[in-house]
Amino acid sequence: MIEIIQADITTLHVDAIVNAANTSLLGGGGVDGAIHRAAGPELLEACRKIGGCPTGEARITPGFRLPARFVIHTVGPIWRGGQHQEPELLRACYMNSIRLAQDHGVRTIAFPAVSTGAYGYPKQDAATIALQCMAEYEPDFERIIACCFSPAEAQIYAQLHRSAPA
Ligand code: AR6
Repeated sequence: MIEIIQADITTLHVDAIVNAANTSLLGGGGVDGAIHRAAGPELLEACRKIGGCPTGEARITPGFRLPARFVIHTVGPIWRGGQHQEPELLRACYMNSIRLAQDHGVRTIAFPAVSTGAYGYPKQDAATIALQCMAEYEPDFERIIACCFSPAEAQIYAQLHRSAPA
């Protein structure tokens, strides 16, 4: 079952949390900033060694001081009107994160709403893609969590999930 919760993703006791990073992987604001603050400076060190990540791809590091064992860093597309492969790239973020999780034996995973903050992706459209990807791989995980930051976001996810149950 896909779980839709409202929480700070840095507090979750899961095998992996996903980070909405940028191509430098060197931190930023939003969920990225929160994850780096909670994980500690070792995370920045680990990210620096990776040397960046193209949009749509994903990279994995330990979670360091986080309760989560791993952080999967993915880089969502910046919304530029929808005609610049934004949906394909956002889907690739979820798929590549899931593949990486599977390769590392992750059984419980939580996703933030990638691209829907600073990167401006319309929340409803992004949630539709997120839920589709999560539904496809649901049987492969013990827990697959959509971690919403605001009640409004949780409501969007819950409504979409009700109208198109996995
Ligand atoms: N837990 C869960 N969700 C959160 C948290 C949190 N602690 N904090 C924010 N969100 P954003 P993006 C939600 O802007 O749009 C960064 O600077 C937030 O409400 O974090 O992919 C990176 O370095 C929103 O729904 O990521 C990049 O430069 C969602 O997380 C850029 O922002 C994503 O918002 C990436 O932008």
